[in-house]
Amino acid sequence: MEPRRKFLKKIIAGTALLPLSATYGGELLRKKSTKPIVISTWDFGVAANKKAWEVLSRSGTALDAVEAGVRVAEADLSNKTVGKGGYPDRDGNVSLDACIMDHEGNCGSVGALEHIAHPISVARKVMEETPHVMLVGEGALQFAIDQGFQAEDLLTEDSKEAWQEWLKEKQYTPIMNIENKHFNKELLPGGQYNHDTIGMLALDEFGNLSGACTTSGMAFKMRGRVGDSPIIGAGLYVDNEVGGATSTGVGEEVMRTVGSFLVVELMRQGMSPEQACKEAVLRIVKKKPNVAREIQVGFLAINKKGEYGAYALQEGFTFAVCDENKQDSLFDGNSIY
Ligand code: SD4
Repeated sequence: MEPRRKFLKKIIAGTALLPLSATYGGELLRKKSTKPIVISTWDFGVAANKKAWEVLSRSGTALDAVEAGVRVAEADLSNKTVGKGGYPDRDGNVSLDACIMDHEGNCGSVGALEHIAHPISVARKVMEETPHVMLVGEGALQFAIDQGFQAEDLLTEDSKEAWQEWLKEKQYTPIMNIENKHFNKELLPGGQYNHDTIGMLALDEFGNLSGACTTSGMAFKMRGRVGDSPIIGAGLYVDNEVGGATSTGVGEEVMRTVGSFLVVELMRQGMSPEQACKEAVLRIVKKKPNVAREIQVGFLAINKKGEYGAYALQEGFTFAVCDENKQDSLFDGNSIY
């Protein structure tokens, strides 16, 4: 038998080597051999992924990574579709939608939140500090202020000008793919850049998945309109046994088909992320063939192995990928039309 002291020494040395490197909600996370990866929608996903990667590459959690990542898009005033600087509703109010979901199925969400520049962080507080999943409008604002968020005017001069221009015609015609770098914004009548959301999914080195989704929604929408982005199952869904999915585009069609949940369930049945995303856009085509030709919807998904894929109704949907080998990668999603 080993002498007791030698035996204890071995245990202590072994413990020191145990790859325990983070906690989440008090739970000690054990490092697995998973390679971290983060993916997100559109061209602005590249900068957002970079921030998320800083977190992931330092043994951070997927949850912290997605929050930090999408905050980059929320803070970018040149981005007219997310956070401060996003286009307002038809009455001139910037109202933001966001949600976040972790590997344990915890989720938090805010809808039609005004005056707060980082709705994703409010959504995380809803998840962590309340017994609820979703807060909207006035109540969400009140909660944010109680939590220490600063209220501010989110309507920038640029966005105000675009809105005033829009008021001349008051045409409500969503324009596709404006966050794609190839999109020629000069073609837009009256500054009608209409939509594009950042949805982000991350897998950390502990083998856990989380996701975040944040948007100012459809530009010049009706006051009080909430899209798919803050709706768990529509704009975002994560199941740590299977994978995660997020969506961008005309939220009404995504909500009607509970798109992100559908993508995750299709992956559960054995489809690859790309096949599952394709099947979800085909569902929209099947239900609303005439609408589907005229609008953009794109899905982005990742599975537990870190395999990813995307599919959209129309050409032009881009997504960004960042892992240890690819840092600034941007891909074109396949499309139906
Ligand atoms: C919405 N899905 O509010 C969002 C907008 C968006 O690309 O993603 N546009 O409907």
